[in-house]
Order: sequence, then C-alpha cells, then structure tokens
Amino acid sequence: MMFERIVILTGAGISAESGVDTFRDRNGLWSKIDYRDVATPEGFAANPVLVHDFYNMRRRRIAELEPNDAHRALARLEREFSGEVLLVTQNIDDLHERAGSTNLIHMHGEHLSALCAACGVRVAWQGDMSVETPCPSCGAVGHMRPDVVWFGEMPYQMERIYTALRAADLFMSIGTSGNVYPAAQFVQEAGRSGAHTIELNLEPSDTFDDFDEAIHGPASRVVPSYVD
Ligand code: BJW
Repeated sequence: MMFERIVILTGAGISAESGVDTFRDRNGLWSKIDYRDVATPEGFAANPVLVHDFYNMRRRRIAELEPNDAHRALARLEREFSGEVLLVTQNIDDLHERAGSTNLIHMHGEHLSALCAACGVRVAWQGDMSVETPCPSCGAVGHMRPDVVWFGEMPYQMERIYTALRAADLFMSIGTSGNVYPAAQFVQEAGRSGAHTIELNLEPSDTFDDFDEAIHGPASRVVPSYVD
C-alpha cells in the first residue's frame, strides 16, 4: 500500500524497553500509587508535596534512560518518508526527540516543562520542583506544577491532532492500552475518514477491535520490522 499522510500515536509501551514505567501493566505505576492522588488537579491541590515527589522521581529516572530501536525507527521514518509523518505521543518523556523525531506533539505534556498555575506560563524545566519554587515569570510562589495533562484536563493541541487524523491515510497506534480518552478514540476518527489503521502493541489493547490490522510483540522488534 502507498501512503502519503501518516499519523502515529504512541504510549508508554514504546518506552518500556528503555526502562520507563508503564501505567496499567501488572507492575505499572498505577499498581503502586493511586492515580487520583498524583494525576488529577484535585490530588495536586490536596497534597502537592506528594505530586512533586512523584514527578521529580520520574524526571530523574528518565534522564538516565536512552531511546530504543522503536523510537529510532520512527525517527528514521520521518526522515526518509516522502510524505508527511505526524507523531502524537501520550508520553511525557523526551525519548522520541532524543531519537531524532521533530514533527511531534506531546498531547499529555512533557516532563522537561513546568507550568505556572498563577500566570499560565510554560517554561523549560530540568531539576526538581517543590511547593517553594517561584514562578520564573510572575514570581508567584506555590503555583509551579509539572506541565502534564491530568485526568479532567484538556490534552494539548487537539485541533491540530484531529485535523491530521481526518487527513491521514495511515494511522498507527503503538504501545498504548487504549484506556484513556480522547487518545483511545483516535483510531475511530482516522478510520471514519478512510485511513488504514494498525495497532502495534505487546498484546491486544482495549481498542483492538477497532483496527484493520494488528501486530503484537515488543515495540523494539515490531516497530522497526513494520516501518523499514
Ligand atoms: C508494550 C510494551 C512493549 C508494554 N512493547 N507494547 C470518555 C470520553 C472522553 C473522555 C473520557 C471518557 N471517559 C472518561 C474520560 C476522561 C478521562 C479518561 O479517559 N478516563 C479513563 C480512565 C476512562 N480522560 C481525560 O480526563 C483526558 N481529558 C479529557 O478527556 O478532556 C476532555 C476532552 C474530551 C473530548 C476531546 C478532548 C478532550 C485527560 C487524560 C490525561 C491522562 N493523563 C496521564 C498522565 C500524564 C502525565 C504523566 O505521565 O504522569 O497520561 S494518565 C496515563 O495514561 C498517561 C498516559 O499518557 C495515559 C495512557 O496510558 P498508556 O500510554 O496507554 O499506558 P498503559 O500503561 O495504559 O498501556 C501501556 C501499553 O503498552 C499496554 O497495552 C502494554 O501491553 C503495552 N506494552 N510493554 C509494546 N515492550
């Protein structure tokens, strides 16, 4: 099949073989900590220290990790493909960028970015954050938070994503359980507009039935083999 416009959705599974924790696997993050405590605005309001600790720990861990063959295969695809490739990741890690992808949307935010809840500014962020961290823009104290999208919040760049999904002729979903909306609906949106849809995941996801085709196995094997 010849394709011209590809949209790729990635989730935690693509980074699992690099050492990043997934969320809903047996030993995933949500088996160790209640998502309501660390991934909702209400959790942050109730216990910001816990939430900062959770993200500081993950920010430090991700800095030690490297992209794997699946990240590299997608960067290669973007570089060598004659049409358009848009990569939409739910991941907050920067492993796609470090592998070389450039046309990339972090729909659930980024671990290397901070958001000031007082003035709305988003700033690049490297080190730990705490309730005492002042906002570098407005100076307010106690309002800095990780620039990530929690449950109940609107993911980033939805208009651009839906426009690309409607124009796509191939939609690939890689390493995501299909549990979280609106990302879980992207396959239907792309399929309705005529795209061929394929799932590449360790196991059938919750939205497996919505795809035209599926290849199951570890991302570092199935992604390079499909893309190259
Ligand atoms: C491998 C592998 C290997 C392992 N190789 N594969 C109905 C409609 C619309 C919304 C809702 C709805 N019902 C409920 C909602 C609201 C809610 C929601 O979805 N709740 C569900 C629990 C039901 N959604 C929201 O609140 C979202 N906002 C929203 O909907 O706004 C309104 C809106 C409406 C309509 C249009 C637009 C907007 C916001 C969701 C925010 C999610 N935030 C988190 C945290 C981000 C920051 C952080 O990282 O801490 O995002 S939660 C977490 O889940 C994180 C992930 O990005 C996200 C998805 O997880 P992912 O990536 O799929 O990971 P896992 O662990 O679930 O799956 C890993 C997969 O990989 C597994 O299948 C493995 O098998 C596989 N795997 N190893 C290949 N080696």
